[in-house]
Amino acid sequence: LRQTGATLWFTGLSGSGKSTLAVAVEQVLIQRGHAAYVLDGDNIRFGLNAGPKILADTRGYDDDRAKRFGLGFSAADREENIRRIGEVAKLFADAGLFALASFVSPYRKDRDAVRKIHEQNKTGAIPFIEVFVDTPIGMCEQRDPKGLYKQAREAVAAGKGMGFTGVDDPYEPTVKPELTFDASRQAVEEGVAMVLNYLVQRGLV
Ligand code: GGZ
Repeated sequence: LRQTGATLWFTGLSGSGKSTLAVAVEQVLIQRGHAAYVLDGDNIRFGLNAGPKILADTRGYDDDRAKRFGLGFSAADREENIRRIGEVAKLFADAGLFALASFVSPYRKDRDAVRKIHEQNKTGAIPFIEVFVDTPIGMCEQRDPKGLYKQAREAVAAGKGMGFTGVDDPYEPTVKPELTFDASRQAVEEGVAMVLNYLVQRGLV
């Protein structure tokens, strides 16, 4: 097994195409004989960072325990979600894998903190590569695979709001991400080629 791993951090709005791109990159890396693994909401928010409702429904946690351990979408919970995922990705990368993390991760300071723990890793810096999936909200909202934008717009119209990223909660772009991808202008294969070329340039594959 090659021993230098890396974290590829895909960030952007819900429905921007982060996970699609991450999974496509994962497949190509695996085809080339590299160990790679996608971390996303489907395997993290239902497991390590399961929300209170999931912990109550599926594990029988009482209310108090579920609230203590489960993570929702408040700013504090998102911060903790990203912090834990950042630590996990760092461990994967330190073990020699490509960790492909695909999370909205809307707050710049939280992504920067993950970058920092990679750079300041005790046994040597671990590459951290931020891929900003900069698909315009119009297209994300048009896709709306889970109907969440619609729900969020309705909640805002009803004067309640639900703190949905891009609707009534901010997305803070990184000033200089290593890579940027826009699903409204680029095909997934172009995104994969862009990421692969970058990894080759960095001598990581
Ligand atoms: C943003 C939300 C919210 C709110 C539920 N804001 O399209 P999806 O469904 O699969 O992607 C979104 C996912 C975001 O989870 P993350 O762990 O990536 O978020 S963060 O990095 O901010 O911690 C969306 C769904 O969960 N979702 N409520 N309020 N996205």
